[in-house]
Amino acid sequence: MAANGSAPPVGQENINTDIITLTRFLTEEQNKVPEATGDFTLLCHSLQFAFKSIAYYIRRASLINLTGLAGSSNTTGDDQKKLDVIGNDIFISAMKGSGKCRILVSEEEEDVILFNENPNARYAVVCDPIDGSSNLDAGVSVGTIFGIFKLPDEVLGPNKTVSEKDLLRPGTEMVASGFTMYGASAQLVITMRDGDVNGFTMENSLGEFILTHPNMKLPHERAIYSVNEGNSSYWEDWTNAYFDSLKHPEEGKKPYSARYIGSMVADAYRTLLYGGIFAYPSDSKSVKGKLRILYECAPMAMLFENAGGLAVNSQMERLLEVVPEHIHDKSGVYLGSKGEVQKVIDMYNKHKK
Ligand code: AHM
Ligand code: MG
Repeated sequence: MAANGSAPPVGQENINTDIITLTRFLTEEQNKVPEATGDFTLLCHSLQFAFKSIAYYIRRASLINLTGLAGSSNTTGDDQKKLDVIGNDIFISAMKGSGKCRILVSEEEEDVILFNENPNARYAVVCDPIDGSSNLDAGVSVGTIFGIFKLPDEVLGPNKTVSEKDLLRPGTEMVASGFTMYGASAQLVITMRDGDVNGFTMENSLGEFILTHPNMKLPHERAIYSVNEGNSSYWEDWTNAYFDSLKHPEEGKKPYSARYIGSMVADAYRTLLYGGIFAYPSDSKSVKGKLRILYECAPMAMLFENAGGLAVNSQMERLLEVVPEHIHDKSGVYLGSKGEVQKVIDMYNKHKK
């Protein structure tokens, strides 16, 4: 902008020559930790390549016959889309190629994937390669969700074994988590344990994720709710009472706006930016909820807490402390602005106590 507020004439735009790319950001973060080996940075570089590849194929899906079903189903019986299969294969190859991932959990794979060729690799990665894939063919935003754990020294080495039970740990033990949303542009949001939440936007010409949303913070309150209300006849009474209270507030207050995309990543990204509440409650049809603890709920919970929000399950327990019983275990989820999640907790306590 020129001093008088108008944009500079074409050819005289100010060029930012000091852009923070994800690669630079990761290097700068590594430099802050003197004992760092660089392994985490290399793992993240491989993750970054997986996100770029998935973004590329999603952009071209309608052009190169990648829409529609693959003719198979995944661990939880969902029909797999062609892009589910491709996204999963891209992710597995990237993690294998990184040399830093020992064990991988993917929503699309019933069992853990072990990379025995890298016995000293100290990271475990959990992921949903393409979340919200029922939306894919309509061009609606979908995303990749990931969490990273560091394995204990005792399981490292050529004669040691790593198994599913090494991953049945609470989200508090993750060293990092995040997601990439494939929408109008690809947006990558990442956080380290107890760190800030930073958002990057894919610049397609440069082929780089650029830091565009440093230190993201959720507003304390916002009158937006996001839930599949079609399930309300299966909800518990307190859940219906809570959502009713948003739609029918006391005299003089405005009701909440409803926003539901049906892709957790897209609904969560909007909630991170604007505030409000995103929920997928457990109900009489899905008593353990729909969303998976390890690679959907926990990574999102870490992002939301680090951005100043809260995340709880349907029993109002802190989601980050929930230990999954198996790698595809599910949970009810409420996450969003601190003030909004507190209203859920208050309603639960009022009905249950
Ligand atoms: P998926 O992992 O099979 O794509 O399912 C998870 C998705 C979430 O992205 C979204 O929040 C939810 O399922 C939507 O479910 P529904 O269609 O029941 O509203
Ligand atoms: Mg999913």
